Amino acid sequence: MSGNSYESKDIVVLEGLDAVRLRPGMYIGTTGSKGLHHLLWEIVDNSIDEVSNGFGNKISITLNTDGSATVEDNGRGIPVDLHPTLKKSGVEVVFTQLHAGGKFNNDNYGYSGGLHGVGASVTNALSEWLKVTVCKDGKKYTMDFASFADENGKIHSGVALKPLTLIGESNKTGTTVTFMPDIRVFKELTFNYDIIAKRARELAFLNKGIIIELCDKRTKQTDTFCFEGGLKDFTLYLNEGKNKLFNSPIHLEGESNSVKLEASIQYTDSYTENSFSYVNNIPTTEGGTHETGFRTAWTKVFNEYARANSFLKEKEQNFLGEDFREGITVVLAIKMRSVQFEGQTKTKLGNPEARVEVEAIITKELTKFLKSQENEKIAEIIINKAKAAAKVRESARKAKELARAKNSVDNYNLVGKLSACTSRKKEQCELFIVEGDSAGGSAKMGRDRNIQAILPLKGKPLNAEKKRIDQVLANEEIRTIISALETGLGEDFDISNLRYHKVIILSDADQDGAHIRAILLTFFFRYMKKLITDGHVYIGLPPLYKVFKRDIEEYVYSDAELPDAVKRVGKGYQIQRYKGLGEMNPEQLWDTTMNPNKRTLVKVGIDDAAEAEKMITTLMGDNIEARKVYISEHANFNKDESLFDELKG
Ligand code: TTJ
Repeated sequence: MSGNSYESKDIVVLEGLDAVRLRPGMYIGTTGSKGLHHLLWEIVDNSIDEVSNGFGNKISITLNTDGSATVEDNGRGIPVDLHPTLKKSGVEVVFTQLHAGGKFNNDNYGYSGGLHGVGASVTNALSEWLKVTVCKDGKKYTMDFASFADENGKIHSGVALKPLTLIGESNKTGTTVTFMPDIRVFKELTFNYDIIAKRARELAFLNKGIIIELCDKRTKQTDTFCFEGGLKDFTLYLNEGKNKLFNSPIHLEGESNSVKLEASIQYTDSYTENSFSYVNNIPTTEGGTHETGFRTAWTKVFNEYARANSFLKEKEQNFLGEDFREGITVVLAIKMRSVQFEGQTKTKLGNPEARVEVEAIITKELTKFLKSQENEKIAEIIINKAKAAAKVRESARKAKELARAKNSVDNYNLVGKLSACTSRKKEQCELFIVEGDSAGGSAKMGRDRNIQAILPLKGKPLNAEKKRIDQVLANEEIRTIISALETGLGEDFDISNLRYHKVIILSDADQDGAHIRAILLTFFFRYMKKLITDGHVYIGLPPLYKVFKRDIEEYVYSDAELPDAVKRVGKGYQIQRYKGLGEMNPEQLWDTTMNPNKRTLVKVGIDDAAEAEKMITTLMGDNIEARKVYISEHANFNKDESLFDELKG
């Protein structure tokens, strides 16, 4: 090729780990809380690989008082012998070679992890120091790494302080790693127990029988997760508090060319699908080819069964896939090599072979399951559930048609409530859904009418969890929202039509406000999930107090901030407590809650979709006992961090 091709002198070679420190975002996404926890997961992944392949059975994670974290397993221990070409110990290679990922080659494990993740060396590169201890073959070894600045201020990352050292004898085997996240890299340095516990529980579900111990030395909190039932226990956990249509989840597993699969399925009397899928232990929140393969097989096999056993008469149409998905809870976990992730958040499996192979495995294993006499009852329950769903689908279609016919009249009424904004640039437009007419009035007057639209909600919109789609559609408050967003819903939902790229829920800081918020989130979660997964939904935070005297005033957004504010305002202060948004005049509402330059918004995410789903079901469903338990265990559920990522602006 000609003149403008690269020459080797043009290629800048970065010294291994220093490249990681230069662009941490490329390796761990962020240097906030997410990235911090990523460091831990990179290490834990290695232990999970070892233990899930049958070497050892226990992993412990310890959060130390000095801010470091320790991960220990009782596997075989990282190799200590010299790597033939690199002339370094296995331990040194694992922690200093980018992408070595703790595995030298994939022959060691059937389906080696490290298919995700970027390897333990990234954790080392972004740590102030890291210490490894390996017990193996009767001996105990240790090695230390550190990141330090030279006389020119250049930071050298993850440097081995000396070679792997034999320090004694041991009759155990295993690996222990302790690392201190580097303050020069991270904006957030505090490990969050709840985040770690949730992921640890998930990993324990996904890898049956392994023991994961958690110990927080800072707070003395501990947990041990171990599930002998694996995915079956996961399914039962997800369905806690729901009415199950049969007791024991269906368990399917199989293996083909490139896919190893396990699935657990149970039905409840709810009306929505509750599916969670994983590839190599990584949640695939956006789904992908493996889910598609599962659904195709599930629908096809059940339709064939329904025909063969006269549940469907000759002239009756096949059930649709969605009919078999009402009330289904599925956990699908596959393992495969060379994973390709796609989608907005890179959580969607793209590999085409996964679709074909998952479909084949499910077809074979489900057919086998249905052949067995003892499963006849379960098959009948599922088909009857699909029958009911098909009936509702038909009536919903009619209801929708009716709604469409009335559309011209209705839209006039609905649009009447909405104070639209002038800008047509959807990306900059914001829709405030405001609790109550009086707050709605203030918001209308205080807003930036160029980019902010206001939709006041009069009553409480209905509880979306309890209703079927045709009832949800019939509710006036909900229809107002649907028509304001311009996306349609359910199968018709099209995110590209979204009229406002920020949808901001503004409700009072009391129980009623929390309930309205929960109802709206439930509705979005069930019928416009992409609105949440694409990050369009926010919660506005109004102030709780105003602290003031003659010419000074300060707004306070939480009880914790109140004493400081009082101190700042000083002698002679007064406190006004805001019981509702309605008590603020337009200018105050703008200043404290709506002004994009000053306000605080909480972005609603479903990072942990399983947990969010469970919380919503429990809070909104009809099992009152479970709800009581959940609320007492999570007394501050309004601030549940799994649902909300804080975000300014
Ligand atoms: C690799 O193949 C030979 C036997 O040992 C295998 C191995 O590396 N096992 C292993 C690694 N067990 N545990 C680890 C490990 C544990 C922690 C906490 C951190 C890292 C990077 C690896």
